[in-house]
Amino acid sequence: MAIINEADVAAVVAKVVEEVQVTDIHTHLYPPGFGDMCLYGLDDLLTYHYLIAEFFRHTSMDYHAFFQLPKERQAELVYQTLFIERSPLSEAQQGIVTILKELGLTVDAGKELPALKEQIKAIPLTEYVDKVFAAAGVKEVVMTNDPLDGTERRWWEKVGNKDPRFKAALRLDPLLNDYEMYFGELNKMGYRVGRYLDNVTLGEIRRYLKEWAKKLAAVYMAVSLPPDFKVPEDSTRARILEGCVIPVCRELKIPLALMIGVKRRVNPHLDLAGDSLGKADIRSIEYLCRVYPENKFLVTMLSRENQHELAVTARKFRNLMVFGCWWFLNNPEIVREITAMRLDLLGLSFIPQHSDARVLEQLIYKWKHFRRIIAGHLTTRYRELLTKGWPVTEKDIEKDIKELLGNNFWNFVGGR
Ligand code: RAT
Ligand code: ZN
Repeated sequence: MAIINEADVAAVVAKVVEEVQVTDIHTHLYPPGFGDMCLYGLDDLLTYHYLIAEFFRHTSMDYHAFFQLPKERQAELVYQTLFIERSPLSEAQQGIVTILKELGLTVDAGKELPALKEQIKAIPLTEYVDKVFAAAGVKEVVMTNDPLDGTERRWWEKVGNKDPRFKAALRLDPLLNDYEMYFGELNKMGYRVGRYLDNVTLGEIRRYLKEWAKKLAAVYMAVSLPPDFKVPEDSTRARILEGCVIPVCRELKIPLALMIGVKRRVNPHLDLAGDSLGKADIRSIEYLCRVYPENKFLVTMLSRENQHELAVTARKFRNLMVFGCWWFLNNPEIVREITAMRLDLLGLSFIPQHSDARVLEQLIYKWKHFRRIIAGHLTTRYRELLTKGWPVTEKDIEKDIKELLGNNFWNFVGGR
């Protein structure tokens, strides 16, 4: 294949980045077969918790009164406040505008919300899901699946997932972060666990993990953790983690995803929008990667202050795969900074982004915005190579981009 000219490199990279079909390794999406759990459309988009937090910056409305309203009314208020009364400049606001544009919806002069909703409703759901995946350039998504949530469990028991684009991940937050509140749920499911972690209980937790990871065909297990997360430690969380989760992941040969740095409910009135972040201690990751070399860890951290040491730690441990610019980091300037640093420190050996989409169409804006950033960084780097006389072909570029946006994940997980 022909070597690219310096003058053409930007266009070639842009084309390849545009065309690559992404594996989105962490979302909160569900397949259309899961009824109400599959969120899509403008009411769900406008009541995304990222936008709810921004809405309350501009209103003195009582929190409780807002959350009592039907979803359609909440969406109208958010739209009025964040899109009509002022220009939608923030990343989450821009996201809505990107979605409208990419779906080809017509925004009339009055920016009427009902007219926009009608255009979406006119498309049958299965067709719409295909359209959104195509517009986002996404091949498959990994969900967040929690069998300890009764509603979700019933879907798995009664229906199961029939859409191969949706892969499962077994989420462990209640088990690891709130065991005392949830062990009764495990009892209901037939696991003979008690409040205290004796050997029978630990064995039953392992049985739960094994059975449900298999039932879901989970590609990894995952947990989000607070900034003060620590291992080793004499705590319920650390004992379940080291005594159950790590050995079962090893046995099933699946990674454990650790999402570290979330401070839950700093303002509980804001519900899901009330979480914040804090800097975590990298030594716990060093410990896990060092003591369990046969386990694999997918890690993302929420604090910007943790990013450099996380990338350096990945240079030390091949069983550590850094992924994504998570939640409050998923803003263009910060993504630009973190991605450049990771490319400098890790070359192509990381997973640069995930969407965290909760509502289907968010796939479109999260990936559209990210593609622009990664294309810019890669163009600069390939241009450098060409300037130095290092030949680069379109095929090389294609291979690299596929590695970043799909193959690194599947190779780390252990193939398909
Ligand atoms: O980004 C988000 O939507 C957060 O609310 C969380 O879901 C976070 O991503 C998580 O998985 O805990
Ligand atoms: Zn998430």
